Amino acid sequence: MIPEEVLRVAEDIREMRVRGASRIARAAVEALLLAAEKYQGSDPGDFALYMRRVAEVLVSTRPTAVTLPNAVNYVVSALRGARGSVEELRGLVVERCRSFISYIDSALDRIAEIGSRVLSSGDVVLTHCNSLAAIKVIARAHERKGLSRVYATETRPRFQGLTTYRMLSQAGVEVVLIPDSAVRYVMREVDKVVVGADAIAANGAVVNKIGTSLIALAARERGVDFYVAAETYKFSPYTLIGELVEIEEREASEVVPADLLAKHPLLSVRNPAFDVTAPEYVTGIITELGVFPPAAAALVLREMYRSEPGAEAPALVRGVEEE
Ligand code: RUB
Repeated sequence: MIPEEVLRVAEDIREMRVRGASRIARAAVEALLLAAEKYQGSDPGDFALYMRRVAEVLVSTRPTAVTLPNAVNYVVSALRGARGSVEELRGLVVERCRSFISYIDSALDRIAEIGSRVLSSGDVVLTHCNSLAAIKVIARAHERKGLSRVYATETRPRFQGLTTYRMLSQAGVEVVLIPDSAVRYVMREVDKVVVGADAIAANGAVVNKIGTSLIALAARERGVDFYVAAETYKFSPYTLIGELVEIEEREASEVVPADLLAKHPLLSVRNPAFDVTAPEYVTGIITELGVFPPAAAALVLREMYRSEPGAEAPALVRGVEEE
């Protein structure tokens, strides 16, 4: 039986009470930790099966953020070929969970440090949605050298821009909230764009909140640098073996309230949650290992993931393993 608390975390991710690729990964790993601690049986084979079931429930919640399968695979792959008592197997899982969680924190801190160097004193920065990695970069740059202001998109239809406003205001940054459709209008005032990512493909394409690719187009038109802040566990090993990143389509009721939808039974609505920005629009990807051109994505993947013949997908983040 999967514990109630674990199912609640899965529901929180599905219903977007927990949002943003790294916070989703953290919540999933914390849920795996809880599940391991709560297991009461004494059969090691049953424990491994139970952990795989918990992993499947967590991974099935949202399809686009590759942090979710990357983090979950990193944890449960500890059980692959492992022998020992339930206590010993539980120990392996707990250790992986703790090392992943501490890796998230140190990766974000390094991204803030490295990313703050690409911004300059007095810059006007534009960001989209609510990305912890992008916010850390902007806040650190403001602390070190002082930014003029940040344009934050409201992010239709879920208004994640308000969270960005709250987080950046707490860091002392002046934030101006704009409708998503005003991006091109304000781009003439913008020095740099910094956004996050849910997944980065082997060809350097960036999957992020819907609207990101339009922002990249508007930035290119004005010659504005477009940076993506992303931990290496956002690079998708699945794209290295030819898979595409699935773009989540959410309910129409997020766009048009349910009562209005009921009044217009013939109205058809689409609500894609993410889009793909082609690598040629990306100036640099700011990772905890350095700033890379998108063309280096496949190299980053090869560096970070160890291929295991016969495995469903390469699963281990080497940097995490070595922490
Ligand atoms: C959030 C979003 C963020 C990325 C990166 O989408 O697109 O830009 O997840 O975030 P949603 P972070 O609100 O649909 O989850 O840098 O925090 O991992």
